[in-house]
Formats: sequence, structure tokens, C-alpha cells
Amino acid sequence: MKLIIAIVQDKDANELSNAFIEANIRATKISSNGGFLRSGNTTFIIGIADERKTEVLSIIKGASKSRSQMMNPSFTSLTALEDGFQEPIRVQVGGATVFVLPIEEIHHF
Ligand code: 2BA
Repeated sequence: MKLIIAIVQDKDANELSNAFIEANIRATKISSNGGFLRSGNTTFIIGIADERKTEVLSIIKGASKSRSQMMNPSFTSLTALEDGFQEPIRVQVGGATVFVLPIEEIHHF
């Protein structure tokens, strides 16, 4: 079995949840925050049989769009704060960041 951890943008989370339900894929949804932008994103945890890994990845890929977002650099560095106002910069976010790990054991008690 595999543990798939997928970080997606909040805007894509509902479509992805629905796609998982439709495909009978069990997933846990966690509200999370990006360390860089410090804005909300959504993390899905999915435990899945090895042979369905590709299917899950393709569902995630299909639901996750890449978008650009403006950010204020002064939120990310003290030096920038000391230097005063800096122009907002455009950051490309997503589609999805996905980690695939082996599962040693799975129990439902
Ligand atoms: P954030 O950390 O808020 O990052 C949002 C976007 O900002 C990233 O999009 C990337 O384009 C940019 N970015 C991140 N760190 C940067 C840096 N040090 N310098 C310049 N630009 C930077 P994505 O790469 O699509 O990542 C989207 C979200 O996925 C991230 O939100 C974070 O929550 C998660 N993520 C991405 N890579 C990760 C990793 N290696 N480990 C854990 N979480 C990760």
C-alpha cells in the first residue's frame, strides 16, 4: 500500500474531494498553510493499494490548476522589513505537490 500526501490550493479542494468520492477512494482532508505564502491550502492524505496509485495521481493532476498569486516580499524577510516597502512579486503556485510513501501496516480499530 501507499500513503499519498497531496497539497493543493483551496480552490481545487472541493473538486478533488468529489472526484475521490466518485472513484471510491478514501481520503482525509486537512486545512493547512503554505510556509512561504502563509496562506491557506488543503492537504489530502490517501491510503491506497499499490495498483491504484497511478489512478490517484491522475485524479489529483486533473483537479489541480496552476495559478499565479501576488505576494508582498516584506512578509518573508526581516531585511526587507528594514529596507522599507518593496514591490509585490508574482509567485506561481501549484498545481499540486504530491508525496508518495510506502505504508508498512494499516489498521482500522
Ligand atoms: P507555499 O510554501 O506557500 O509556497 C507557495 C509557492 O511559492 C510555491 O508553489 C512556490 O512557487 C513558491 N515558493 C515556495 N517557497 C519559495 C522560496 N523559498 N522561494 C521562492 N518561491 C517559493 P508550489 O511549489 O506549488 O507549492 C505549493 C505549496 O505546496 C506550498 O505553499 C507548500 O505548502 C507546499 N509545498 C511545496 N513544496 C513542498 C515541500 N518540498 N515540502 C512540503 N510542502 C511543500
